[in-house]
Amino acid sequence: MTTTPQAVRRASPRTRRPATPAAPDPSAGLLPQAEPVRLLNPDGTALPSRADCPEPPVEALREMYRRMVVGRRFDVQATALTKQGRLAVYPSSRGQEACQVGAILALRDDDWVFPTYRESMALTSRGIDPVEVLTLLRGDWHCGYDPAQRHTAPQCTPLATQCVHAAGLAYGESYQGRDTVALAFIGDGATSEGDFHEGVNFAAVFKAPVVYFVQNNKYAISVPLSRQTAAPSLAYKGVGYGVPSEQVDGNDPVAVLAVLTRAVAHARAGHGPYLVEAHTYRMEPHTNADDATRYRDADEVEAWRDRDPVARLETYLRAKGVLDDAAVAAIAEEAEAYAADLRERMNAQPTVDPLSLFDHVYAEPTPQLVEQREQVRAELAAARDSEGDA
Ligand SMILES: Cc1ncc(C[n+]2csc(CCOP(=O)(O)OP(=O)(O)O)c2C)c(N)n1
Ligand SMILES: [Mg+2]
Repeated sequence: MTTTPQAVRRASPRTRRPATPAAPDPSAGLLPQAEPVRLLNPDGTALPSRADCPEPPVEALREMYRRMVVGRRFDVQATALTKQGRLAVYPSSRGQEACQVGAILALRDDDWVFPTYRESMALTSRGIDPVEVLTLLRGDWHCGYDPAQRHTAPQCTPLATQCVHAAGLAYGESYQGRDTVALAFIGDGATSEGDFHEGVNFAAVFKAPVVYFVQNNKYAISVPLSRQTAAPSLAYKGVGYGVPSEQVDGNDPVAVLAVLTRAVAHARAGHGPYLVEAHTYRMEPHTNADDATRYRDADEVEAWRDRDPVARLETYLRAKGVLDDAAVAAIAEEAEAYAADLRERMNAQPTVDPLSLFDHVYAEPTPQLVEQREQVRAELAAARDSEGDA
């Protein structure tokens, strides 16, 4: 009997060769969810809870609110200090409070933080004296605090360099049997830098316990995200290196803390690095020296005002019955006192000696540095003389 093709087709349920099992998806568990994780609506009302992202304890959220309010007041004060000539420059993180504070609350005190120039609020939220935090930004040669004691690296201005530092430190810690985690902050624009890719790759290959925390605030100075990357989201950059990644609504404090807590636990458990992209927005110009009206519309900024992270958390905690008028007023008062103390101490600080800039570059200064130092010294002396004549 000849078998027609039709007969084969009819008989196929019994005669077909067993199907090859589907190859496991190598990206399973690495790709971020298509939508950023969100636990609160922009108006502060709660969304249904999620098994994959448990809500942090209410006490942690109350503390987060307190630190965000104090942090915002600090930020306003620092901006004012630039106008009074007490600070050379200040990059504001207004609008990014949930990210700044959430990152710190997700860590233990002995974990390491690798900040950029944008993270002054995160560092004050970590309990570092604000005068120390602002030391670099007033033009001194050192970062003000002791990095080893505070487990906090100096704020990095060269973009993305902190990504390799964090990988190295975290690898060293795990090599020595400690369960320390390092969290490296990074901006959207800086994920285009080579050091970001090298850091993430190294951390992945050597399973270094690092959380790479991308604050996507939509701009790299005047360059919008659309001119920075063609990636569907910055979190997708992790998958190429084998790093599990997640997106989160960076103006939803509850979601930020929940996602970062999960990321830190992953790294601490020895599973290697984790990448979190927080979608947020820089409400202020890049620094006090920038004019943001030259490259973005007021309407765009206004739209983000409705997603204010501080108001969002306040509404949520009030509805939960764990924050009332008296508590809000007490925290506002604490924030005022914090700012007043900062203002007073920054006014009393001596000015920085520009020549100290040359003191610690090399143990033996190079001939070029000696020459440059002499040039600066002569210029300062000439300026002093002409002031004296006036
Ligand atoms: C290696 C390097 N290149 C360029 C700069 C100049 N620069 C300073 S901040 C900045 C934008 C960075 O944007 P982003 O990473 O999004 O961080 P954000 O300032 O928005 O927090 C640039 C290009 C620098 N500091 N370092
Ligand atoms: Mg940015």
